[in-house]
This record gives sequence, C-alpha cells and structure tokens, in this order.
Amino acid sequence: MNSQKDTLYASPLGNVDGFKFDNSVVDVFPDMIQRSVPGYSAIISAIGLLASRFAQPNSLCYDLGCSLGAATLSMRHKIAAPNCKIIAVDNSTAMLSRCQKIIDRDTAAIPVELICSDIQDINIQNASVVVLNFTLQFIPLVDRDAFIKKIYAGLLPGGLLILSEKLLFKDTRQQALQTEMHHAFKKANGYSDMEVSQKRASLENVLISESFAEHKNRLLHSGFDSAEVWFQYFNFASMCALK
Ligand code: GEK
Repeated sequence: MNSQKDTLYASPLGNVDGFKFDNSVVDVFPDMIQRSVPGYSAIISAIGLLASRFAQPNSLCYDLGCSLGAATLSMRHKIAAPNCKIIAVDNSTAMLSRCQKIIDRDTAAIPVELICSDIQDINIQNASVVVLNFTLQFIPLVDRDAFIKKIYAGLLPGGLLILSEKLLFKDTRQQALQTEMHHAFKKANGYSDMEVSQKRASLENVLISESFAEHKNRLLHSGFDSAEVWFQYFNFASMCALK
C-alpha cells in the first residue's frame, strides 16, 4: 500500500485546527511519521527484536495506539514463542480500517486482533509485551498514572513495556537545542518552515510531552523494577520498563 507524500501543512491555513488522526492523515501517515520522528524506523525494527526476547509462550502482546500497525508487523515477524497473539488498538476508525487491510495482506502466522477503542478502556491481561510507541503523549496528563498502573497490572512477571515518546527537557537551553535540532531534521527531510510551524501549532495542547525523569518516576511508582532509555535521537526517545 503506497503512502502519499505529506503536504497537509504545505499551504497557509489561517487558523490551524488541532491535529486529528483522520482520513487525510491516514493517506500520508507512513511518509509523515518517517520524515517527522527521528529514528522511527530504527525503533520499529528494534520493537520486533525486543518482542522476540520478551514474548512468553501462550501470552498476549499489545500494540496500543497502533496506527497502521508498523510495530504490530515488526513483532509479528520476529516473535517465535508458541501460541502468542497480538492485540492492536487504536481509537481512530480511519487508522484502524487501513491497518486491517495492511494486516490482511501480511502472511505471517501470529494472529492479530484489531480493536477500535480508547486504549485506556481495554482489558490488559496475560501480557508479556506492551508497546506504547508515541501514544502516551496523546493521553491526558491526569490519566497517565492510572493507565501505566493498569498496564503494569496486566503484564506477566518478566514482562516488558516499550514506551516511546517525544521528550521535554527541564533545562531551557537543552529544550531549545533539541527543538531546533528536531526542526533541522524535518527541514532536512523536505518540510518547509511553514509546514514545521503549522504542524507545531496543530499539535499544541494535543501532544503533551514530559521529561525522562517524569516518565521514569511514573514507571517506578507504578511498580516497574527498572526503566531506562534504550534509544534516543534528539528529543525522541524509547524506553524499556521491566516488570
Ligand atoms: C506506530 N504506534 O506507527 N486511544 C487509542 N488510540 C489513540 C488514543 C487513545 N486515547 N490517542 C491517540 N491514539 C504507531 C504510531 S501515532 C504517533 C502512533 C504520532 C492513536 C492515534 O489515533 C494514532 O493512531 C496514534 O495513537 C499515535 O508505531 O502520530 O505521532
């Protein structure tokens, strides 16, 4: 399924609406995320490797905020433990119906169940791996503690949470530097200054970043034994939390 080039913010928009994962985004999503999130492909590949290390026989692997199923497919092609199933969840019907088509075309053996729901509302149980790949940042701040606790409770002993997020830096110079470098990354990938600034406006109050210290604190307070960054490229990082 070919992805179209992302030109959603290429023309002046006047008032920039809050970002929504609708049909117009679905059509350009692979191009958008690839050109906007430093290290996205490396993270997707490594999710498969991590899942193959942590998936336990007869368990469930969750991809929460699955979009078009990139992390799901990476896990599906790497997990060797017997009798695993992947549960992929997203609350955008546009994303999920395109994701279903992509999964249907894939021939790997591990069953995948797609669920259209808010990720906070699903039952998490018997999980060996849970993936939140750039999704927690869209959950309201007040709900994040309870949600991470719910994931911890649903994980089996020895389970893994992969949490990828855009990070905030408390030091102002560091925050300015990382933001500047992210914009340089986007411009090097063909986005104009106007595209960068209109996209930024659309994500304001929609994508709420936290610092690594805040994430680590929440993960440890929720019960995880440890939480560390395993990948970082400017202000985009992926953490692994171990139960
Ligand atoms: C990937 N993980 O390619 N409930 C369910 N889904 C949600 C919610 C929610 N409350 N909030 C947002 N989403 C993917 C990339 S994209 C990241 C994840 C990005 C969904 C939303 O519909 C979208 O599909 C996804 O989370 C975020 O590995 O676009 O920056």
